[in-house]
Amino acid sequence: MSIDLFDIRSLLSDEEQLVSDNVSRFVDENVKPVIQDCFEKHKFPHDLIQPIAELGLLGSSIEGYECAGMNAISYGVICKELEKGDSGIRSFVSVQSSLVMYPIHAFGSEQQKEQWLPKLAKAEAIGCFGLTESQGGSDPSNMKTHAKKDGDDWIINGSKMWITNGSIADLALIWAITDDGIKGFLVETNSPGFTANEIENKFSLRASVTAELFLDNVRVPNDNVLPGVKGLKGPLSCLTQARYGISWGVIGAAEACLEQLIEYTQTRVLFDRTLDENQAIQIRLADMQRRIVTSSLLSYRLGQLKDEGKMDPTQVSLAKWNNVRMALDVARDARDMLGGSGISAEYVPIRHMLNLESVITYEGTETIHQLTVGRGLTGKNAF
Ligand code: TGC
Ligand code: FAD
Repeated sequence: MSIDLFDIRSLLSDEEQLVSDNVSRFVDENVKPVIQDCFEKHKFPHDLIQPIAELGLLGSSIEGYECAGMNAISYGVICKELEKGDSGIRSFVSVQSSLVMYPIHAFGSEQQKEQWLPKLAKAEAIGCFGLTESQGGSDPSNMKTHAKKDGDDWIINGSKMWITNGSIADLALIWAITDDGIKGFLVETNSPGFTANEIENKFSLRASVTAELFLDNVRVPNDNVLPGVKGLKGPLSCLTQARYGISWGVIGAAEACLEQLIEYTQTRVLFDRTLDENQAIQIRLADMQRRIVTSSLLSYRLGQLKDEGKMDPTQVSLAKWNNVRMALDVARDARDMLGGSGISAEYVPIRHMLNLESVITYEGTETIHQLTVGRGLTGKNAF
C-alpha cells in the first residue's frame, strides 16, 4: 500500500509531478547506491554536483539567469525527493539555491546577478553562506565579523562556524557588521586572507561538507557588497527560503524510514508471527503515517501561500519545527523497531536519524522556532 494515504500527489500539477518523478529517479539511480559509503567515509559525493545542476535543481525558483524558474511547490518536492536520499544532498541544494542564489537575486546588483547566477546554476561555482559564529548561532545579532571601508574596498576580519559547503565553495556570502549595520559581502574564496577548514569527525551529515571560515584582512571591492539589503533582515530573509525547503525535505527522510520499516516488519518473524501482526507495531506504524501525512499537508499549504506571495516567517517557523521534529521522531522510532539491525548501515533510519540531529539544530533550533511562534501569538519577544 502507498504511504501517500491522502493522495497528496494528486494535489501536484502535472509539471510538479514530473519534477518529483525526475528527482526521485535521479535519487534512486545516483544517490542511493553511493550514499551509505559516503556517509561511512565522511565524504561528500562530488560526482553528483554536475547531474544535480543539469536537472535544473540549483536556484530552481529563480526566473532568468539560466535558472529553471519553477514554483515554490516544485522547490518543495525537489527538497523532499533529495532528502529521501540523504539530508546532506538536500543541504547542498538548499545552501546553493536559498542561501546564495536567492540573496544575489533578491538583493544583488544587476552586475552581480549576471556574474554569478548562471555560474551557480550550472555548478561552475559553488557557494556557501556565512552567518553563524562560534559565540552563538541562535543570536546572529551578536556578530563579531566586521568590515571596514578602505577607499573603494572593504577589509573584512572575523570567522564563521559550521558553514555548509565552506571548504568546497568558490564564493562565500559573508555577513559582517559595518558602521552602517550588517551587510552581505560576496567573497571569492581564493582571496588572500580567506581560509576554510573542514570540520572533521562529525557523527551527523557525514556526506556533507561543513567548515570553519577565517577572514584575515580580506579585501573586497565595494562592487561585491549586496546593495539591496541592510541589517539582520538580509540573512534572516534567506533563512526563511531555506527553512521552507527543509520543511518539505525532512518528509522525504521520514518516508524513506517508514517505507523500509514496513518491509522489515512484514518479514521479521517473532513469536510465530510477523512483526506487523502485532497491535503495538501497527499503532507505531500508524502514528508515523499520521505524522507524515499531517506534515505533508502543512508543507503543501505553506507552498501554496508562498506561491501566492503570502508566506510569513512565523508560518515557516511552525512548519520547520513541526516537520523536523516529526522526521526525527519517525527516524528514531524506526531505528528502534528494527532492533539490532537498526544500528546497521544496511538500513537507512540510523543515517537519517543522525542527519536529522543537525537539521533540528541548523536553520534555527527547535527552541528558536517555538519562541518565534510564541512571539507571533503573544507579540512578546522571549528570546
Ligand atoms: P528580529 O528583531 O526578530 O529581526 C531583525 C530584522 O529581521 C526581520 N526578520 C525577518 N525577515 C525575514 N525573514 C525572517 N525569518 C525574519 N525574522 C526577522 C525583522 O522584521 C527585523 O527587520 P527590521 O526591518 O525591523 O530590522 O531579530 P532578533 O535579533 O530578535 O532575532 C530573532 C531570531 C532569534 C528569530 C533570529 O535571530 C534567528 O532566526 N536565529 C536563528 C539563527 C539561524 O537560524 N541561523 C541559521 C544559520 S544558516 C544555517 O543554519 C544553514 S544550514 C544549511 C544547510 O546545510 O541546509
Ligand atoms: P546555540 O545558539 O549556542 O544554542 C545552544 C542551545 O541553546 C540550543 O539548544 C538552543 O535552542 C538553545 N537556546 C538558544 N537561545 C535560547 C533561548 N533564548 N532560550 C532557550 N534556549 C535557547 N550556519 C551558517 O551560517 N551557515 C551554514 O551553512 C550552516 N550550516 C550548518 C551545518 C551543520 C551541520 C550545523 C550543525 C550547523 C550549521 N550552521 C550553519 C549553524 C547553525 O545554524 C547553528 O548551529 C544553529 O543556528 C545553532 O547555533 P549554535 O550551534 O551556536 O547553538
